[in-house]
Amino acid sequence: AIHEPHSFQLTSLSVDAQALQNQIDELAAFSDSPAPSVTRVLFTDNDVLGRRYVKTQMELAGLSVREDAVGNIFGRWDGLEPELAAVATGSHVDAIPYSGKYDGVVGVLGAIEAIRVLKRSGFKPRRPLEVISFTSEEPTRFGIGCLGSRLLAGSEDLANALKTTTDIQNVSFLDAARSAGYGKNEDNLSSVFLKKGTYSAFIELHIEQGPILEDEGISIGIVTAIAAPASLKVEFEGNGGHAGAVLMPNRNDAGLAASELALAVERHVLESGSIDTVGTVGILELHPGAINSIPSKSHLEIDTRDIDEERRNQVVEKIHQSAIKISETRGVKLSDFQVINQDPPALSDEAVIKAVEIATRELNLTSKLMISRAYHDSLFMARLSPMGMIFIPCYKGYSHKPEEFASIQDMSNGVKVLALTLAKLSSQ
Ligand code: HGY
Ligand code: MN
Ligand code: MN
Ligand code: MN
Repeated sequence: AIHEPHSFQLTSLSVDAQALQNQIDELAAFSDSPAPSVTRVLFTDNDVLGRRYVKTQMELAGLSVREDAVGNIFGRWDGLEPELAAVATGSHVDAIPYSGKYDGVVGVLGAIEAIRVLKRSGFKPRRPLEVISFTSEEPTRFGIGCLGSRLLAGSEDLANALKTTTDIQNVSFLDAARSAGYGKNEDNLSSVFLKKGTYSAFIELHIEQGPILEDEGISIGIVTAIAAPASLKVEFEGNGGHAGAVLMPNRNDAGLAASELALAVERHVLESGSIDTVGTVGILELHPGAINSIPSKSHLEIDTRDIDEERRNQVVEKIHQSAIKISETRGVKLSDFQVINQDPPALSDEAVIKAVEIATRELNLTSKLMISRAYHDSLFMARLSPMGMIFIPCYKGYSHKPEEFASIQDMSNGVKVLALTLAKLSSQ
C-alpha cells in the first residue's frame, strides 16, 4: 500500500541542522569576495565550484543528478510510481556581489536535507521528488533575473535574446556557459524548456528577506503571491568636456540627466498611492568617470516592482516619459531605453498553500499568509505547475548584504515543513 502521510510518524522528522549549517558555511567559502560576504556570479570559477558542491550533496543524499544546457541542476528520487509527474522543490545558489550566504542556498541545501529527513524516516514517495538548483536566479551577469527558471518555463524571447547577449566583458552567454562545461552542442536553448505537467507541484523554501516574521515572532511564512518585477536599462549621452573650461550654460551633462531620472523614479513610485510600489536604481555608471571630466555618457539600471501589475506598468511608463523629458530639457541624447523584463505577479496554488498550512499545524509551528516582495524562481515555475513558497525568518529582514542570517532553529523548522509538505504532495 502507498504510505499515506497521515500514517507518517511526525516524530521521525529529524533534521540534521548542524550538518546543514556546516554545508551552508562550506558553500559560502566559494566566493569572489571576503567572508562574511558572498559573491558567486553565474559561470565564474566559484560558481562552478558551488555547482559541484551542490551536485555532491545531491549524490550523497542518494539523488540521481542531471544538468540541462544552461546548468539547471536536477536531483531526482524516483517514487514507487516513477512515471507519475514529480513534485519539485528548489532554489538558487548564485549570489550577487557582497551578499549573504542564506539567500537561495537555504532552499537548495535545505531541500536536499528535507530529502534526507524523509529517507531517514523510512518514507517512500509515490511520485518522484526532484530538487532543482536553478541557474542564475540573480540578474548579475546577463542582466536578467531567473534566467534558468524562465527558460524551463519556456521563454522563447529569452532563448533568442541569449544568442546575442554578452556580459560586461563582452563574453557571450553561450561562451560563458561553455567555459563552465554547459551548452556544448546547443545553439538554441529551447532544449531547456520543460513540458507543462512535468511537475505536479513546485515548492520553494526561502528566507523571507523582510522583517515581518521576526517582528511578529512567527516561525513560518506561507506565500500567497509573488510581486511583479520589472527592470529597465537607460543610457544618456552628452558632449562631455573639461570640468574647468566648459561653462555651465554650455553643458549637457549626461551624469546629471541620470541623477535627475533616478530621483524621478523615486517620485513616480511614491506617487503611486500604494506602499507596495517600490523602485531602485542599483546601478548608475558615469563615463569616463574622472573627477574633472563632464560625464559624456551615463548608464542606469532601474528595478521597480509592485504586487499590482497595472500600477507597476504605470510607473514604468512614467519613467519612460521622464527620461524623454529630461533628455529634451538637458539637451542630452536618450541613447538607450530598454525594458529588460516586465513580468506579471504569480499566485500560489490553493492546494499547495493548504498542504503547507496543514504541515505547519501538525508540526505545532506558527505561520502567516504573506506576499513575497522579492522575486524567486517560483515566479516562473508557477507557469509550469501549481506553486507554493515557505518562508523562514531572517535577522532584521536583512538580505543581499553580508549581515544576512537565519538561525539553525528557523532553518530546521523550514526543512521540516518542506519535508512534510513534500510527503503530502508526493503521496497524492
Ligand atoms: O531581487 C530579488 O528579488 C531576488 O532576490 N533576486
Ligand atoms: Mn506499505
Ligand atoms: Mn536574491
Ligand atoms: Mn533568492
